[in-house]
Amino acid sequence: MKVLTSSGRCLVMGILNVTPDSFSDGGRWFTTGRAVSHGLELVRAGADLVDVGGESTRPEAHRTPEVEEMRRVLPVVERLAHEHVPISVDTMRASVAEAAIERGAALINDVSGGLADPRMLPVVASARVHYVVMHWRAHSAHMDRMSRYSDVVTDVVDHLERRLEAATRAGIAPDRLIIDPGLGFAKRSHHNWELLAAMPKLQTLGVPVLVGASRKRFLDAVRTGSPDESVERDDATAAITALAAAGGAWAVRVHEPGASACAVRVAARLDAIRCQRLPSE
Ligand code: PMM
Repeated sequence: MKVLTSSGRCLVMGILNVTPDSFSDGGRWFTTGRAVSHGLELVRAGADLVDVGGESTRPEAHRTPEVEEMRRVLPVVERLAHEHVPISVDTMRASVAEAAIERGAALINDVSGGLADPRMLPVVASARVHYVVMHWRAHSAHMDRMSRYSDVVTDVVDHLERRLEAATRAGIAPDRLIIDPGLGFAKRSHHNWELLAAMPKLQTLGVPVLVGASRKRFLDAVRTGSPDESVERDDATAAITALAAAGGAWAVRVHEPGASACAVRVAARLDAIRCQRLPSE
């Protein structure tokens, strides 16, 4: 899909959690009708693509049965695809990925990077869609107990390198792969900040980088004292978008696309000016 590769700036991926229990928006878009309206709202607010998920990955969450995940996700994908919305699907299951691709999904966002379901990599390879490989250690019910690293940046980069090798061995074209450091997944607060500071190291892997900081708990480290914690997390998210875009991120995954859509355009404008100036300097 063209939007995934040719915008010339960092993309904004709007989050659409069709779940009763995601940590910041669980239950809000839980019927197909509400989810579709919110998906269209995300696009109007500036999302370049919409990431539809039917299984919560908040810490301690238990797995959603496959049939229920399908029931939540597929009608929403079908209806948004009908409206020509570029769609990504946040799933660890090959069966859900396969059915969503049939209904028009252009990208599979697998937080497990192919580790949760052995069929995922071959399914994505034969469908020839884009694929997000995220750093992941365990399902949500166990991940908080798995947050020890000798050096978080080196460990995450090495892990992602091995997952990229597995994906290409399975037949996924390298130019369809995207990596994500998995902020908030088996990470303590400081690990997330270290990973955000390590964009250049992540980029050494030679594939686009997706950043998913939106509304995550570690953002509370930069609270300013405003009484509205959720607004503060959205403001912090937009600040991270600006910095990630300026650092060359391929996309940011956010709940509230408006401010991030402005931030990526600011970063692109400054980058264009710098590029024009370079030869005469
Ligand atoms: N975070 C969540 C869910 N899916 N996918 C990617 N690629 N990166 C992330 O950081 C990520 C994700 C959890 O956040 P949510 O419950 O607000 O969707």
